[in-house]
Amino acid sequence: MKKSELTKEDILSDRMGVECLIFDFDGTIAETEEAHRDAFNKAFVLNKLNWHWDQHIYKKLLKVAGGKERIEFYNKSLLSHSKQISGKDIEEIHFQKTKFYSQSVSQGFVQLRPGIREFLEKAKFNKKKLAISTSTSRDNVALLLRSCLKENPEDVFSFISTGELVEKKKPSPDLYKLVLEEMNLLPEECLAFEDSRIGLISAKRANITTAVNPSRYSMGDNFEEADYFLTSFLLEKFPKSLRRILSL
Ligand code: XBP
Ligand code: MG
Repeated sequence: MKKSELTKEDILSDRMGVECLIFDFDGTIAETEEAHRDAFNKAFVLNKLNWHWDQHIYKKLLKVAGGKERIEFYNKSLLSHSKQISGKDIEEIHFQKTKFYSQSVSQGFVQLRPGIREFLEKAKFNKKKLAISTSTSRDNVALLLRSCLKENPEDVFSFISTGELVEKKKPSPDLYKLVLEEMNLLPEECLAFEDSRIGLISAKRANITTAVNPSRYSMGDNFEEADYFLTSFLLEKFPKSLRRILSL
C-alpha cells in the first residue's frame, strides 16, 4: 500500500509517533541573525552605500526571507532614502555579505542554541529522521554545522532543504514540501521546529505540526497558529504532550 493511501488515523495508531523532525536553521539551530546583520552592514560599507541596518530596522526586514530578497526589498522600499541600486549590485553585495558572514562563523562568533546539540543527539539515538528547511544557502548551513557541531551535515541530516532549491522561500510552503517529497513522508509523520512567524506559516501551509521557540528577533511576535510553544530546546522543558508524541 502506498503511504498516501493511509489515513491520518492509521498513521497516528501506528504508535511510531513522529518519524521525522524538521528544523529551521537561522534562529532555530543557532542565533545567526546578528552575524548576518553585521555582514550586510560591512558589505554596504565596502560598496560605499550609506545604508545601515540597525536592530530595529532589521527586525522589520526579517519578514523577508533570504538575504538577496531582503536587500531587494529594502532597495525598493521607503526605508531606503538613497539612490536605488541595480540587480547586479545586489548580487555583488550579497556575495560580499556571504563572505563576511562566513568569516564570523569560522571565527566562532555564532553558537548553537542551548539544548540543540543534546536534542539532535537524543533524536538520532532514538532513530528519528532529521531534516532542515531553511531560506539560507547550503554552504551557510554546512559551514556552521561543521564549525559548531563538528559534524558533516549529511551525517546528521537526511535531507537539507535550502533557499537555492526552491522558487519561493518562506512563508511559501515550498521548502517544507520539498522535504516531504524528497524523504517520501506525509505531513502527519513530521514535526517542524521554527523560530519565526514566516517560518511557522510556511510549515503550517505544508500541513506540518509545528513547535515554535522564538529567537532574539522574533520574541513577542504572533505565533497563534503554533501547535506547541517552547521556551527552550532542553527536552525536560518541553510540554509533556510534545514529549509524548516525540517519544523522547
Ligand atoms: C532566515 C533567513 C536567511 C538569513 C540570510 O532563514 O531569512 O535568509 O537571514 O541568509 P531561516 P542568506 O530562518 O529560514 O533559516 O543571506 O544566506 O540568504
Ligand atoms: Mg528561522
